[in-house]
Amino acid sequence: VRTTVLGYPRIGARRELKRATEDYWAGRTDAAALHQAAAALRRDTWETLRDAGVDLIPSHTFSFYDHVLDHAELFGAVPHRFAGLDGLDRYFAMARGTEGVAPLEMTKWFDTNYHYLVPELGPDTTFRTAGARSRPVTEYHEAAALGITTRPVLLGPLSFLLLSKPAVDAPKEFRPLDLLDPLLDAYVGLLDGLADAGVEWVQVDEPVLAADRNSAELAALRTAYERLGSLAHRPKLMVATYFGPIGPALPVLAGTEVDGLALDLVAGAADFDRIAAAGLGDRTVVAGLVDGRNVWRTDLSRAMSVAASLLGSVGDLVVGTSCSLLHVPLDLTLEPDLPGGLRGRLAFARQKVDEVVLLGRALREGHQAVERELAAASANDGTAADTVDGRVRARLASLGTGTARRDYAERARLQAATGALPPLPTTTIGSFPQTARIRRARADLRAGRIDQATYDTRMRSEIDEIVALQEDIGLDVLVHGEPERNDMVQYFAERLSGFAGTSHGWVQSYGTRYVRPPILYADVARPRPMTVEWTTYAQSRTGRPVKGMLTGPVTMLAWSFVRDDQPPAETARQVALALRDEIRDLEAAGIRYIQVDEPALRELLPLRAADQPAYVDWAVGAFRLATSGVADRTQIHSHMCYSEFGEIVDTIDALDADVTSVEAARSRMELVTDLAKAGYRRGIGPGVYDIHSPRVPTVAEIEEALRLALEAVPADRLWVNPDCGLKTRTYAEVEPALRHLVEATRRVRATLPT
Ligand code: THG
Ligand code: ZN
Repeated sequence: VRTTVLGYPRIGARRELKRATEDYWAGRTDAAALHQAAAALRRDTWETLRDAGVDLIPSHTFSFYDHVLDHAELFGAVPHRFAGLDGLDRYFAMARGTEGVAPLEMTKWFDTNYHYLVPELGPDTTFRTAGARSRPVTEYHEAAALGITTRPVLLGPLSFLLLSKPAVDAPKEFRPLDLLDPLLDAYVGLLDGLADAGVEWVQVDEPVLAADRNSAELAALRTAYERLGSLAHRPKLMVATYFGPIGPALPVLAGTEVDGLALDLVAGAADFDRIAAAGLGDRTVVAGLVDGRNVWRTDLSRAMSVAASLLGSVGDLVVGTSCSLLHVPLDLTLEPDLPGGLRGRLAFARQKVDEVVLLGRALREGHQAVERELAAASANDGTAADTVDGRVRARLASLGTGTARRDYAERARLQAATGALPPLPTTTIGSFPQTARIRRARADLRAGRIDQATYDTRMRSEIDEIVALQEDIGLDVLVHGEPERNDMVQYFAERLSGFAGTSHGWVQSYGTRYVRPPILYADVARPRPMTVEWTTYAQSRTGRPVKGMLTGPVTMLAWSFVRDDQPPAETARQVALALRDEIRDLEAAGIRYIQVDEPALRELLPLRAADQPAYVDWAVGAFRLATSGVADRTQIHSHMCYSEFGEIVDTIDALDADVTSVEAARSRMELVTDLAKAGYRRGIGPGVYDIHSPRVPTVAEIEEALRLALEAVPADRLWVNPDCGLKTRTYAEVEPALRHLVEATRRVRATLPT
């Protein structure tokens, strides 16, 4: 029994990759310095894994920005608009765009908080690889030069195609999967080059198998691996799947000549029962028993018995992680202050490596040989006692599911009568630019250079300016601008009991943007109001209504590491109860518009359709628990940030918010039509311009967007807002854009029938 991991964090313990990349972008360093930093990170990872005692070490898991983009490059799938560029310049242009050239679209990596860049393919895409000079080969040599034999990791052909999208100029009937044969030609060339280099194993990742796949896709899977499996000159193929059970794809893969399979036996535990029947007696199987998606220690004796029970049905057993460790923080030992009972329950990437190695030894040498280590591991098990808050549990039990508000139409009438807003009310999503001055105040507070009172004074003066600016621009429903918030989840996690924060627990979200997900480890309660002071302060500075801003229960869970000792539905209800109290307090303080954001609602949607209804049920239930405690005339808003709404229109409706703002600018308001067609009858604020781009929209184009929206939505339900929060933009962009938004609204209002 040997050991492996499917991948490792690539950003460095001190975010070295972020620093090196951003220095390069800013022109402070050159390409050689960036390459040097990257090589140091790769070396550090390989040596760490070797020194920890991992038997089979992956390579080609590093990326300057995103590994899907790397594969588009590797196969030469570069859209025409980047033709004039090459090297790192072209690579980063595809990732981030340049003056006048749009980047590749970015989207969610399955149900994680990682984002990948979507390759664009068309009938004229020609694939190739640089063979012996390609990165999987050169990184293999790089590790070999350090005396470390590695297993290069590739994204598999099926996943590459299914994660791609048709180029804008592709014919309507074109599907990326049409390109399977030419893409396989490129894999054949690459495998040939890897075999020449002396590579024994390659890992070919096919995470798309964790989602529902139709028969054409399963046939493509068979075609792909029958062809690659039958090559005379190739390394051994280890097909890796993760994020869920692969069900019907397992016998398909078993029917080809692939030499090994890596299975996620955490999220995909349901595959366990299929393994014996799959006929894997002559194959290598990596049993992914150490969870790569969460921060909890592995129950090693349970994992050992699962692994032991596989010994008879597979040829060669390897124990490993369920997926790449990319999605967890690097090293628990970097954390100076975690709550006492919690530390002993945690394992970050480095600690998960030790778990894998220990499992391997226990299986090889027997339980007794590692008795001491196992005892040490379980002695550290935090007690569950300090995770229970009886008061919260009792309140939830007595609340039951009583979360109905009065009929929407009646509420809407009341709100219109008391609100006195003009038609097409203008507002923003909540955050205003996080300026250098704001970040400096936060850094000063953290470093002890200023005290809390000074910090609060500075934040109030930020709010003064943000409120004054909105009044001057002429917006109708104002916000306080959230200068006091670092991150929309972290801010609340720091104010709720039951969450712990980390100091260095960075996880890549996209490119050089990282997040530090809080750890939700105990029952959640709200010791005191979290936002009331800031919101009421802003309200005290203006006669116009100020909207309160909260993060919803589903997003709080999605962007945290969540306890796994109770169902997420239960945990979500606890967060919802805390928010319910906050919303009531805001209402009692006179705040009449309260927004509860759920940008991650779609992200947690299970990959398989069969699992989705149960999720929607608890997600909707939690949102309604949070928002249903208010009077009819208090208006609940929500916001969601991605563009594939078609599949969750019913869910948006079920949330029962009075007004929902959504991203729509890039899809030219198509979404508004979708929503209207699906029978959505509540207030809607389709984003009228794209805040993800630095471009300032013209009055005419916003006017046009509004007229398009009015074709599908009556004027008394249409709100006017940008398509997301403004925190990543500058005032130089935001101020003119919002002035244009207000002017466009005035022009459209003037044409409305009275
Ligand atoms: N918060 C959290 N998760 C998210 C988002 C968020 N996931 C989806 C989306 N938004 C991802 N977007 C971003 C945007 C910006 C940053 C991170 C994720 C970002 N990070 C800072 C950085 O890397 O320099 C660090 C911020 C900090 O100091 O906490 O700018 O909004 N949880
Ligand atoms: Zn958004």
